[in-house]
Amino acid sequence: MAVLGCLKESRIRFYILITALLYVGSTFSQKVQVHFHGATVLSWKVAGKDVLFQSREAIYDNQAPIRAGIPIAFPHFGQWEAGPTHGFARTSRWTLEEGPQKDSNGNATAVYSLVDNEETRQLWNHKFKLTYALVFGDTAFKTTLKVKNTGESTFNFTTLLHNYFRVDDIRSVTVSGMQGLEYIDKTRDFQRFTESRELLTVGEFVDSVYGNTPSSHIIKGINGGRTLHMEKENFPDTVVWNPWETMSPNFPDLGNEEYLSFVCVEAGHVVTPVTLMPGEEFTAVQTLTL
Ligand code: TA6
Repeated sequence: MAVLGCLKESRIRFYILITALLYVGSTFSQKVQVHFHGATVLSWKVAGKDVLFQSREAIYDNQAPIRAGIPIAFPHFGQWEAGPTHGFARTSRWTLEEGPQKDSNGNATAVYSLVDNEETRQLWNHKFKLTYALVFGDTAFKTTLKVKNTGESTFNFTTLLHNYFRVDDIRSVTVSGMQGLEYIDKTRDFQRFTESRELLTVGEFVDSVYGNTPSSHIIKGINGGRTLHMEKENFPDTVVWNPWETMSPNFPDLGNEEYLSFVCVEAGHVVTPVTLMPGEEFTAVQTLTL
């Protein structure tokens, strides 16, 4: 409990370090860092090895989006006329509503929230509440994102979990589940194509938006020669991104060689916007399992 005590103390600082007290013998098996800026899960270590990627050049100024872990895109995925790319959720300061604590199954849990404010309404004049619940089991990590329309008018949005997975070497990564699906290729003028490969590999700049993807993907080549199962509910789309050496120089907060060490496989509701009437709530879930 001492650990939780000092966690409470550090809560007022910038991020929360959740050390899941999942004893295997007498060792800690998991470590998690979540930043208040964007409720960005920065790091998720299992057996001492991070599943998530943090750029060495990432900016932690509570202004810019953090190029690490799992930034949240909301209320708009991609370029946005009315505001910043991928929306304002990843550059807003979230509130820790519950936790960190342990649930009855011994999982470490925490709940973050974001409600509309002066700044968000200037970009997007709607009243909303986002709730982001995190549950860390032994080798699994579940996130539940809820969007509630707390206003008087209907609104539309797109959203996505922009997962940065740490990999041993991008050239040996494979991702399952896209064969036969249509995708928008942002590297080829947003043209539409049909995926022919059973397993995706990455050997060049890739930026593809797949629609109506299956509820799970298997990602091989995760840090430490591991395989990650990514399951999703009510996130019908999947985006795959790696800037390769081609586009890496365009990102000042990314080292030129770092493209070799991560793959973005992102769970989203981006191809078709979600419409929420006043009082309605949207829920989507992602579960990552090693
Ligand atoms: O999700 C893929 C993508 O939309 C790419 O187009 C690329 O821009 C990437 O996100 C990173 O975006 P960011 O705004 O974080 O630089």
